[in-house]
Amino acid sequence: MTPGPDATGPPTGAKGGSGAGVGPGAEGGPGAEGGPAAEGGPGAKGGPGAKGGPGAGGSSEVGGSPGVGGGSGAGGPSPSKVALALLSVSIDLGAGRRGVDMGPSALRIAGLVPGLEALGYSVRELGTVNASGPELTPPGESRARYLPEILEVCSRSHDLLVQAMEEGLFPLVLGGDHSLSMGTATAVADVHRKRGEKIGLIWVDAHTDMNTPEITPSGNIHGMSLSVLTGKGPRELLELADGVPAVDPAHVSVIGAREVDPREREAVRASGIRVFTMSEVDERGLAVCVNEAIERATRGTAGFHVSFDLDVIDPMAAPGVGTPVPGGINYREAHLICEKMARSGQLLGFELVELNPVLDLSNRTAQLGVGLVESALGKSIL
Ligand SMILES: [Mn+2]
Repeated sequence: MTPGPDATGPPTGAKGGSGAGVGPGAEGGPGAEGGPAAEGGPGAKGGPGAKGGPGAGGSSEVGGSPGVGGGSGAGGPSPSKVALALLSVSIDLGAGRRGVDMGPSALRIAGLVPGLEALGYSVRELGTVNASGPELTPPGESRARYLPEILEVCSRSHDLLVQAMEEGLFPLVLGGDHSLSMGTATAVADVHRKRGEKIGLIWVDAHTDMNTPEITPSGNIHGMSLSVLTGKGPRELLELADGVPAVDPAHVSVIGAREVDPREREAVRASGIRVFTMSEVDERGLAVCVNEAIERATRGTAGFHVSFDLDVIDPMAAPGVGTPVPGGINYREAHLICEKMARSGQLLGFELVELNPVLDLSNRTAQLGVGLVESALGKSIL
């Protein structure tokens, strides 16, 4: 991979703010550039009405998020409250082509850690969970390729994250193919299950990842991870979680899906998860869909985990992804999703997956990824 020329700076030219006002809830509404008086004051708790007044930027969606993140006292990362536990999961065995195992390195080269520290976070490195290389590993069962190796990587990731969360750290995970979420999202779920709490899950992805070995066209496990998390898949993978399903489908949404395999469609319909397809996003607007996903993820839960697959973004803006699909969300929409996650004040964990530096252009997608992580952790324009 090629390090970008400005490895230290966040790639988001549009986001001038630094340092101040980093906590969730402290920022202006989407499109707030025009309305300086409209947002909440410093430290505003993100309650309904605290931000984005009428006239800010002229977007009809600005008023958004009623009820979302309304000061219920729930967590969400904030530099004043928590340190981050940063875990790299260097795996591409779940994908159909090589390269996403280098994603975590590319994000670091693009300035991830300095960016987080500039936001005021302290970062504890949990290190890298490495998978074996596919050239030296037989794929095994063709309908669930590399299952034993993936299971092991997920199990190690799970245990590292559980320990970090029990120490009060906020889990931030860099991937790696999307199979890793079977270890990471289950870790978040298990920590809360032990406290008698449920979690929500928001899966931002061009795909629904709801295949099983019975219906998969490829045998690639990264297309099965959401199915496993919601209770259907190989027994060994289901057992990564302390309970099945790891996450109740009633609290799960996918945002941005536009490529679903034929038999996977039936699985999605039968599952009870909510899928905001790209056409629904086009029709109704992204902000409305994200609000509904957050509402679903937070009703009766301790908060929610976000699994952000960079392939949700249009390949024009994010060429360096494992499985590019035309027709994705744009650069600003990707930031809007992350900004809204931060403002909800209920984020329990965040991961960025499927970055493929081999297909990237001058580490551009990694730089975008760093900006998205910063937005999800509270960086705002003003
Ligand atoms: Mn995915």
